[in-house]
Amino acid sequence: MKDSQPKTIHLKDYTVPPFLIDKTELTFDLDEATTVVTSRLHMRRNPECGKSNAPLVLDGGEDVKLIALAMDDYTLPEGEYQQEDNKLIITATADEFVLTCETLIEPQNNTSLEGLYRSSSMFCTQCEAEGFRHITYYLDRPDVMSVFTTTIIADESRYPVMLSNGNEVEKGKTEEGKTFVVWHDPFPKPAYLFALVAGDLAVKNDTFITQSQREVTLQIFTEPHNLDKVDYAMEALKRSMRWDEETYGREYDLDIFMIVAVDDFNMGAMENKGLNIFNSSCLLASPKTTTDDSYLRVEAIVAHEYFHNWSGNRVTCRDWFQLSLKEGFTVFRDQTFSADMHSETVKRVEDVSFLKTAQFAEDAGPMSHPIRPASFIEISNFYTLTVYEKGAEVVRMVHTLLGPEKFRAGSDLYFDRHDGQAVTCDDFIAAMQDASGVDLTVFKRWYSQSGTPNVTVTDAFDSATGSYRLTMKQETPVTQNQPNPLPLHIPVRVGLLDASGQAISANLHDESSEDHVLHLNTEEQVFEFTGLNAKPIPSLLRGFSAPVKLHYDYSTADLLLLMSSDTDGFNRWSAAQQLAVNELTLLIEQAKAGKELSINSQLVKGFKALVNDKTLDPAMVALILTLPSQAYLSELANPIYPAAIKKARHHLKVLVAKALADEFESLYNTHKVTGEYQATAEDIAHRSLKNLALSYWVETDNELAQKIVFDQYQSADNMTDQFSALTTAVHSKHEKAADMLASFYEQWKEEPLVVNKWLMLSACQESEDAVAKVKALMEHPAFDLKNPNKVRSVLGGFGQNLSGFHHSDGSGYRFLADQIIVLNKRNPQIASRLCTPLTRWKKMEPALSAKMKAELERILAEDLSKDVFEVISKSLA
Ligand code: B3K
Ligand code: ZN
Repeated sequence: MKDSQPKTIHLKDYTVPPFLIDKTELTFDLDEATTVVTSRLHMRRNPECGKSNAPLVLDGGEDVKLIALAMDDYTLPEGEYQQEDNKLIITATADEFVLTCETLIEPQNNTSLEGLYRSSSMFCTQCEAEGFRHITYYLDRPDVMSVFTTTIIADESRYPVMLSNGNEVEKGKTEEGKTFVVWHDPFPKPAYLFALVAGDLAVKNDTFITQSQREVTLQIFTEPHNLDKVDYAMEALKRSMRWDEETYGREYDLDIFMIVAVDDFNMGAMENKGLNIFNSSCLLASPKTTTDDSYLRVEAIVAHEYFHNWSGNRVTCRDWFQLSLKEGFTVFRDQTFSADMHSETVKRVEDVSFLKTAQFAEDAGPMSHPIRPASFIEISNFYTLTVYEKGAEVVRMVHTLLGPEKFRAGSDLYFDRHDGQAVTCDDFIAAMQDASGVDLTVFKRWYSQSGTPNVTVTDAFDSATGSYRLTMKQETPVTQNQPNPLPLHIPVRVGLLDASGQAISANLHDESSEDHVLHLNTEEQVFEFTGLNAKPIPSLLRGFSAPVKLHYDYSTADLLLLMSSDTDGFNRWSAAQQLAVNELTLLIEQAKAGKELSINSQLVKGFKALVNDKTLDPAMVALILTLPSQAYLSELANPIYPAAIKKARHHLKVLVAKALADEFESLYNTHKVTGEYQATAEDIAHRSLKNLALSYWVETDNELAQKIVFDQYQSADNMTDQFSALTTAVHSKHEKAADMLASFYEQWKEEPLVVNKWLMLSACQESEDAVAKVKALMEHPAFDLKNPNKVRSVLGGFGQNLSGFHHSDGSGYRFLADQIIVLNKRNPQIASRLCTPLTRWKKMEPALSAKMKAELERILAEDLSKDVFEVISKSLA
């Protein structure tokens, strides 16, 4: 541990910046070893800051070396400024001046991938949240918005493409014979949206005509060998641009929109103004190398980054506590876009399933925080599922409470009122409230309270009056940071079914409908439906109308009925999950007690009816037939017994497989897709059901099924079918699994994105010696510790490997801790993310919990980055 502990920053301490930067002129003399950055900052005192003599404090980094500093024409000697804690402090300044600053940075040695760094043979940048300070001294905070002009100087033979934000305005030769290019971005922006790219890149060009008939040039840049994999992203971009015009009335503003793919990137992509930078795994796609899931991911991320042009760039965040203002809203926008492009229910099930597995776990863990955190040590740690996914749920609830028209009026008002400003979550809610007249006072608590609320529902039917009363109680978990949570405003969408599964039109507050939104906004409320003949079966929280844990004592018969008949497709899935969870819970208990596993499964009955329901979208059938994941079962369990979960889930899977063997064989044959590969909703749906059916069928030890797994692996003409067969072979311990894995690597070793999938699957492979195997994998030529995608594949995959990671001797935990310690120095953001599985130690069965804790303590004893320190210290608190 460091001698001085890193500082906590609090939202309540926010003050406006004492200085503003109207114009930022940057010159980069690019060189791998030492790049010279010269900045000319046109600064003035901020009239909104009360202090007329506040010193100028600029943010920098350990990796930025100051060469020269001048204020207007006066060169500041060393005594007239101070350098402390990576800050540059100038005490005496005029009210308005130009600060010129020359700094040196070393892109080649930048392993944190923040600021300016090298990826393959290119230069690229990543500045959100606080990366710009690793390029030069600056007021690196999102409420300082400036107009940027950027000059890039480089050797054109090696860097023929030189890009920055906005429009290219000039190009020429320097006296030394190098090339310079000047870019100007007319839209004021915070430094986190700055970008620079230089490299020998190939480009795909296209155009888009906006709704006001302006032609926008679209360009996607990649290394030349990847140019054949950008067509899908380009089409997705055009769909996104059209959708944002049609759905939000938002048009693109510059004349050019560029995307660049880079191999080394800490996250998915970045919405820099006019110059998005993408992790190549989120941009490149081709049928032979990309699975359906990855196609959908490419489309969603292209859309997400594009949508940020309004929700994030034109209207940005005042401070980083407001991150969900742009991220929650933009995730909601991309989710709705994907739903519109494909199937709304399928998309909803996928998003909710992810939220309930991963965000609920985060919200119950030591890093739990509200979507607008009140404090942080390192902001990079708060690019979380809570800020993003729960943040999107909060915006979705606003949409539910207002209805689509008023929500659109609210978003129009928000964009118009705040265009060009850096604002807060309160400003967003105020616009929604002002435009709609809907009171969101209680609702706003979602921004400041953490934890997943529990909603418990009981009911009573009065046959004399025909009244059906639903009593709802809400409770938000009490935590150390949240001793007195208040009731939230929770929209609960509800429908009622009769005993035959027909929808009932019931009266609530004199309104008759088959579907009502109940406003639960106090601790306990009763909702009375009238005009009923018999006790109905409630379909609660339809479409997952709020991110809560709902508790209602459904009988197995109720769940089977909802599963087969609910008009809300989402709740058909939800009922099946509940039924499966009930059965798995029994099996887990048996496994924990060392008993033989045995169950009279009713789920099987429900599944049998389902596979014969020809009215359902095959993608929905596949989702309903998918058993709750080990990760979701772990989220529900307390304490977690990993081995029991694994055993129970496997038992139920085999049981279902055997009971429905004929059905799975027939599903496999019926849902084969013929013709050329297409990533359409329809084809994806058929492939998902076909491949799921095969993964069950093979569990029956049927020889034909085993042969089909191998044949499909060998003859598939697309990665979805090939990789799915391989995954099934690995997980079902197919006799040829090892050969298939080896041949897959041989076939694809020149395609890094496919190799990453191979690394991940290899790291997930369950076996007694999984730790040794994963160690060997890190020595494999395909592995590279410098590349975040490879680290995520191997160590992320290993985190899901129950027999490896949770090995009873603690070797899995020790191995991961060793890697975190190594990466802590190289790339703190990646290291910090890898800590997540260890932070769940309090929920583990006692023997494992102690071993995990010991590893956390071992990490804490190291000299840690702020990133890792925050996660580990909070986990141990
Ligand atoms: N805004 C970026 C995330 C930046 C993460 C910085 N550690 C990508 C996105 O959400 O669109
Ligand atoms: Zn985003």
